Amino acid sequence: MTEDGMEKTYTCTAPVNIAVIKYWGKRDEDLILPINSSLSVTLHQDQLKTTTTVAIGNSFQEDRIWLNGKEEDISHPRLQSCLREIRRLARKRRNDADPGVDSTGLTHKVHICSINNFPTAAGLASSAAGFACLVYTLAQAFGVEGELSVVARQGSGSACRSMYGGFVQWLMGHQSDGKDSLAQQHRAESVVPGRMVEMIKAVHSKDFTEFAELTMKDSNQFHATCLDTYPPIIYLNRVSHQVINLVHRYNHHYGETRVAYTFDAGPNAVIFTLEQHIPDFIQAVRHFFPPETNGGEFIKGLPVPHADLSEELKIAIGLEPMPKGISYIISTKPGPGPCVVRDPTQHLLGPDGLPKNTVRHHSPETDTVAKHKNGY
Ligand code: 2P0
Repeated sequence: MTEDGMEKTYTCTAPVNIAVIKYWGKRDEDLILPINSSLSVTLHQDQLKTTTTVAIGNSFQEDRIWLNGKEEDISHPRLQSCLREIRRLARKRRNDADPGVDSTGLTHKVHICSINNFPTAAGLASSAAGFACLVYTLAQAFGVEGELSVVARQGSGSACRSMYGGFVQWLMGHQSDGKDSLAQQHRAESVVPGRMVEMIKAVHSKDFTEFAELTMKDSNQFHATCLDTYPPIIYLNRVSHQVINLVHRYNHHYGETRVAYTFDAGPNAVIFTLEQHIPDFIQAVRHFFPPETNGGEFIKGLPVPHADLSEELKIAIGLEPMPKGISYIISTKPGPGPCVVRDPTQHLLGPDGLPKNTVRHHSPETDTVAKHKNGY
């Protein structure tokens, strides 16, 4: 809060999630209701996160939003859905609790400023972290509690899963108003069909082999579905296919499934493995995708100890090396859901309600509040 108490400022962070049973296809485009349930792993915010500041001020003329340094169009329908829902819940809460409660903040406009600490590269789920963070921060600002994944879902489907940490399930629900289409931190009793049942069993019994195989099969099926649409949607490139080959040959060499890949709506691979296999697998990646010698760091995020690669493994994999095929690897681990940032120096908006360090003016050529994974 600023000194005159007229403005309230809140900052929160939210994580990226990677689906291992993927969401693809909607039964309702406006409410964003999926045709199947999905399951994801929330990644740690030390490596990948969105930070959002929301200020509510009686001097603001209109709602405004700045994304990654540029002012964007607040009238985007998905942003409007989230704002409308949070304001509706805030009004309902105040009316329910005490009709006399001061609700002046509800008539005030908001300024929103949001940044990612990771590149908005294809398949890195920036819309999931972005909308989860937006909804979580708006909820703080408007004093809204309760099941917020239903609101985040209306920004971007996968965003509802970023409202929790660890393994998260998005239940497709059956109601036409979408009230039962929500995320929950993993629960065994939910009844879901097919591969999801097997995945839930694998997660509960900590069966990495089963988890890894189901993850790869679901990724392959998702990309097969994309290829089987007309015209086809092609997300994977030559490097993606080489990574798939590398993983299968690596696992085959060791006679067990140590590593799994999954790909979202883009060519970037997300690799799951157990901690003890990280140095060896990374070394294999480095050997078959030799990095640029003068480029930046090849491994970002959590440090990875060095390992020596055996000649047997190199021969068993036997792929033609692809120099610079991979620019870098972000090493991370599962992590918690959204967090409130208490330190006021971390607010992205200053006491005047404008971004502290970013471009303040709207530039039409960057008017890309995208409805896909690569944008907000
Ligand atoms: C997921 N993806 O479960 C899947 C896997 C991509 C691959 O969420 O709700 O279709 O329209 O913002 O853009 C794709 O995201 O979702 C997605 P909406 P969109 O993570």
